Amino acid sequence: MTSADFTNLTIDPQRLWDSLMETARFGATAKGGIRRLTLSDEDRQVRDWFRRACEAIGGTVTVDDCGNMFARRPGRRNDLPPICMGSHLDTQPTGGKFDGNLGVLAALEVMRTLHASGYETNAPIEIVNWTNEEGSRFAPAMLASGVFAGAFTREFAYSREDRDGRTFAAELARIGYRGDEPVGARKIGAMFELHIEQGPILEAEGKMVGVVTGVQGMRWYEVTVRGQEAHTGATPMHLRRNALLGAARMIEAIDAIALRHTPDAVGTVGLAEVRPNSRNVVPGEVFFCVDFRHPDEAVLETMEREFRAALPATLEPLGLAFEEKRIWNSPAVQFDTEMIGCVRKGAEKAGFATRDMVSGAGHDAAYIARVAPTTMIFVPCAGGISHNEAESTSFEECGAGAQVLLEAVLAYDQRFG
Ligand code: HGY
Ligand code: MN
Ligand code: MN
Repeated sequence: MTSADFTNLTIDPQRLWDSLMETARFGATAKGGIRRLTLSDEDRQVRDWFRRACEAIGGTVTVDDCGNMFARRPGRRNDLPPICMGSHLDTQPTGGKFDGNLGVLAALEVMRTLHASGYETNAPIEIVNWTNEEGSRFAPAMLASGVFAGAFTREFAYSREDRDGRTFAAELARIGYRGDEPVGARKIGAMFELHIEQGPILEAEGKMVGVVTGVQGMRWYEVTVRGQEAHTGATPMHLRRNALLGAARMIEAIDAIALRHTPDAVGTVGLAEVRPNSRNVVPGEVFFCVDFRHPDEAVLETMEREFRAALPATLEPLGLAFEEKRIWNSPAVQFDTEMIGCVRKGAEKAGFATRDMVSGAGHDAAYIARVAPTTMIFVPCAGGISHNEAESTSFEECGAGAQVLLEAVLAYDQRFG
């Protein structure tokens, strides 16, 4: 089949849904979500499944030395860099079935559709599974796509430790996915990423497709507050140096900073560790992580300044010491105009209402946009809930996303015809 015939190619939504449900078994939780931390045994299981599924339709699977997986389908002109469709298969500890998974499995559905129809694209097509997008086990997020795009060194990624002290490098080798290809060596011609919105806008406006124009800026910080462990019964209040009290006041201050810069600012403390975490010991040390986001870098700078001023002002009067380090700074990103046009055209051809939007969540596309034309496609998720085992995107919405992904890729491929 040639490009003139591509008007009637349609994905198989049932086959997509079956793959989503089949792979949800790897790390399935009792509440219907997925716990598939990056480089865990569950991650290895889904990677093995993904490799077999791609090879079953003639795909050639390559793994780079950060575990990124590339499944390639040749085109008419294999001298061209591939048009990629990428996302991630790792999840949050209490993740849902669709975050990341939809993007990779819809890309597989597109490739299955091309394979079944014998359609030959001009450029080669590749599906990409990026390692450690979530940044939950190994911080920061989007780590391996960041290495691919030159935002981090491979050594930095290898050195990252989870909260049990295991390194990225050791776990990557342990699950057998430390590939031979040097990360970043292969060329990407363009990348489309289909993803659930993870917010409430599309559902609230009754729109099926988000035409994503960019990703907001994101910054993560690690803070350690130090006081003194003491007996909760025998230590008078005025003699205490309670690290948890200090951390609690900082969490309040972080929330106030974000509220000062709404509606677009968000600020969260999602991870905190209290030591020794015993009922009758005044906490001597607290470790916590801060997540600030905003579409405008200048506002993020202001939020960071206010945060760093609040630390001594809040903690020193309580007799507490602290350390603070920014461990991630992912600046706001604009996506490629031509590819955004292909998504718009694809949605129109597929008959879905759209709305333009900037992504609140981070995605691998934010880094890949540094090295290749990139854009994203959103579909709704119920109540905008994500990073939650109750995350839910319907059969129709998944099918719509995959159809628009197919149309957008084929529309972009026309430029090489
Ligand atoms: O943090 C994020 O926005 C993404 O889910 N990793
Ligand atoms: Mn994701
Ligand atoms: Mn996520």
